[in-house]
Amino acid sequence: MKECVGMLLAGGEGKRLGALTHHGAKPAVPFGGKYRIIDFTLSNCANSGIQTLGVLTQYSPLELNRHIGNGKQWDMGNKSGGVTVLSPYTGKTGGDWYSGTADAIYQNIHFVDQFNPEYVLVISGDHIYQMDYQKMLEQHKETEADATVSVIDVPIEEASRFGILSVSENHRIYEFEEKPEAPQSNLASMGIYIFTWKKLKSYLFEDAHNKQSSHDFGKDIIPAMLQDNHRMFAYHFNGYWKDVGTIQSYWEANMDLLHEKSGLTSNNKNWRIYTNDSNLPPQYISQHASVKNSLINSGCFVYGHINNSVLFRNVRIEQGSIVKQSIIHPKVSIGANCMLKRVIVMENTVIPEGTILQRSEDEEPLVINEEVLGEMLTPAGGDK
Ligand code: ADQ
Ligand code: ADP
Repeated sequence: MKECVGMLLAGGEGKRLGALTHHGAKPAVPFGGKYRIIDFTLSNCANSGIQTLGVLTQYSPLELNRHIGNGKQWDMGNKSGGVTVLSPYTGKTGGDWYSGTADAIYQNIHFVDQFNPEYVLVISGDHIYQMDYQKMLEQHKETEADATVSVIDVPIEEASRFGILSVSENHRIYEFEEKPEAPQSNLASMGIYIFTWKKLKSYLFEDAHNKQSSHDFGKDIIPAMLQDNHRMFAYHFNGYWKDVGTIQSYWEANMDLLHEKSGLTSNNKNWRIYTNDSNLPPQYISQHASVKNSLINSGCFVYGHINNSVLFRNVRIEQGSIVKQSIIHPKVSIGANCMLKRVIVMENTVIPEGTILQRSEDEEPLVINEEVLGEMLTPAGGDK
């Protein structure tokens, strides 16, 4: 028997990330120079001693499957339980796509049941944060809760993007509204839940038979449990946490890695971020280059000028080019005398010599791939 099994929701389509998720799932999007978004959550599990984890995938899971492999990077390779990637096709009903987050767990009840856990931790694959789930579990046990929801204060103008709750003095939740139009509070659900498994299971069964339900934790399960007056508590988290569901927030979270005071770092010895890395040569910085406040991964060749940027592996930047406030994914090549500012360049893109790509501070960062570039560089009305 396992005390607590983790279920990681990694199946969101990530529409709001636009071109960044055209060819893969949101959790697999590269982040922070050598990671993928999901590495932060996987590392939280490893660092919190969650040894049994199901990863629920849906859209384009191939890249995620390959990335996670047997989970040995996250120290889950040879533990009993370990990490298991669960696609909709392995679900009980076979072939059904998960219709909502609760349905995704419902279809994998048999996976959880084989470990007979007391508690289940439900987490997301598209948040950047460093959190010890054991502390949350301790609170869950102390309060004898049926459900514990991790919460954080968000700016009130962003509150309608989240599940918003009200709590009493002892942190008991008495009100919850998923993405309210006119939020009355700025206490937001982080979409991280611990449930007493038996309780959750009964709600999952009930919800599965409810034709009106959208089978979602925020829209259906949490409100239903609250309605029935179950013991639900908020766990207050006060570290760095960001839902990187939009291009702007994805860009910001990457930039936060460059500024210590943001509270986000990939260099915490007590909280390592693990990933699937490879054996590449050291980055080469030429005498013509300059590099300031940037993260540069292995296999890069830099002949130009880099400022406040994040470069993934095998990026090449030719002489005379300037790259500022940008995120350059693996295997990108930037020709000579280019100017890039506030741009996210996707894997394998080749940017021709002399290209200028800029976004101002008040615009959303620009996402560039071969397709977008082709359209931009074709003269209007001209044949390609
Ligand atoms: P959202 O993030 O909008 O709100 P949702 O779209 O349901 O919630 O996604 C939650 C997670 O589940 C994401 O990681 C997503 O990738 C994944 N996911 C979505 N559908 C899935 C499916 N069918 N199968 C597998 N995985 C799936 C939630 C809560 C809010 C809370 C925010 C915090 O509902 O109350 O405030 O998270 O970000
Ligand atoms: P792809 O996986 O897109 O086909 P490659 O064939 O270039 O890319 O992969 C080369 C190696 O790089 C693989 O062994 C892969 O595991 C590894 N790799 C993947 N992601 C990263 C990363 N973020 N940092 C370093 N190496 C990585």
